[in-house]
Amino acid sequence: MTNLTSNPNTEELRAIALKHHLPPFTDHKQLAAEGGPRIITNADGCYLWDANGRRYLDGMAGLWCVNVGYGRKEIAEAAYKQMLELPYYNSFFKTATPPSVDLAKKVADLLPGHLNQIHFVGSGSEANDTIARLVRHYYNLIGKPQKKTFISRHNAYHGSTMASASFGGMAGMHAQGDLPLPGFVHVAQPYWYGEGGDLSPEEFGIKAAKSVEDKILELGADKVAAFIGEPVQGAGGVIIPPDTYWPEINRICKEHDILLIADEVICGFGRTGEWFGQQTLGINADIVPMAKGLSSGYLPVGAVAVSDDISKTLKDEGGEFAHGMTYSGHPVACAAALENLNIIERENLVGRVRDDTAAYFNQALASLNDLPLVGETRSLGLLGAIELVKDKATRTKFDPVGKVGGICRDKSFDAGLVMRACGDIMVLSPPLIITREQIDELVLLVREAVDKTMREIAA
Ligand code: PXG
Repeated sequence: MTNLTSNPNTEELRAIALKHHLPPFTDHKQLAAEGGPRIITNADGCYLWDANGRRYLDGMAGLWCVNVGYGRKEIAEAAYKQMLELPYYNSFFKTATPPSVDLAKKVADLLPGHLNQIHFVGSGSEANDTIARLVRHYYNLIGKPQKKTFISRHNAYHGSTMASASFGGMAGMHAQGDLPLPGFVHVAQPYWYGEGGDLSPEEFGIKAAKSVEDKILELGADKVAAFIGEPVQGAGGVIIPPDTYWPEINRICKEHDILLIADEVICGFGRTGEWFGQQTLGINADIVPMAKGLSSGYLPVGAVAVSDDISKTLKDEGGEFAHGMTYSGHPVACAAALENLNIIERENLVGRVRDDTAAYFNQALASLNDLPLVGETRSLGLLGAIELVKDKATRTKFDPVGKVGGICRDKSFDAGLVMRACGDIMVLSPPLIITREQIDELVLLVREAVDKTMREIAA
């Protein structure tokens, strides 16, 4: 662990944090043993600085979200201007604000043609919670009240609230809070490296998709509302499905009359080299939750897009949809998001990922394959993964899972790189502005971290 003891003010902050701050996804006992959190104080472009002035290359764009990089004055100015003009007003009861209307149009214009109606929320979790209610409401309206069960995948991440964690397939999360809620079931993930066995990736893609169809047949299609999937699973370890997977899912959903929800919270807004992961992977989505890259994390905002078919039913037959949060369509968050999307367009960040940095990043990661610990590297757009394994030849993982990944994450912080560990899969999701030179720097730091991890586990 990097030692943060040199700045007395930092030490005070860390002590106060331990005393008063209950942070998310943290082992509190372990945090206390390490003296408190690492305090991050400022950032610019692809770099972060901690309270002691140490610089880190942010290989995770915050939490997969700061697509345009840090330090964008235009976004701060857009938010400031909006705060002076109208810091808050809601979208309830037949009102709206200019930024929320403008952002709805902008997002609809970016999405495929049949997705034109946008409902705003504050986060990806809220987006998925909203979808659970909206879809069940929809099926009641069209006279199919039995069609209520959601199918998702093991090791999926769709958020932390009761419904979104139920959509998710994280066993550790289900164990806390008695989840999943009734009506949420899970099937195989399309994770060839970890679960494909002797099948080719193509064969395994079909097999994983078939597990959705098997579940539909088991439950009865008249009981199944929707299938939800991240185009590429992010928090599950950047699981890039085989090419055969999504076309088969499209077919299955269509054939059995099941709605398809493509969770674009990570994959949206340029991450995969198109505006949306569904475009990169050819997914025919009916409903699309979004967040993160929508505002590059500058302010909290999420959204749900629904197809014209669904929105027509909701509007024509639905009466009042009794759902919404105080901050749904918050004008300042929407103004920041609009400016963020302007930057992505102005700087052609989507094209830059697609035509240049995606391939460069892929090759740079592949250069790590000579390391004995590296079983596989994979990437799509600027989403990357490095599998740390016990035995490359047999794709055998370490036991217990997560220990080696945890060491590697700490070593990468020590080296000056933020890289996340999903179990023993090291994942990367840098800002879309990252340059080739910075990708070279990133991969050198990854090599250093993996090297040091190897030496520590050998010792
Ligand atoms: N869907 C997906 C695909 C996500 O990745 C959410 C929904 C929920 O979004 P909110 O805004 O409610 O967090 C996410 C969030 C991690 C990590 O460590 C990943 C997420 C959030 C926090 C941590 O990988 N993804």
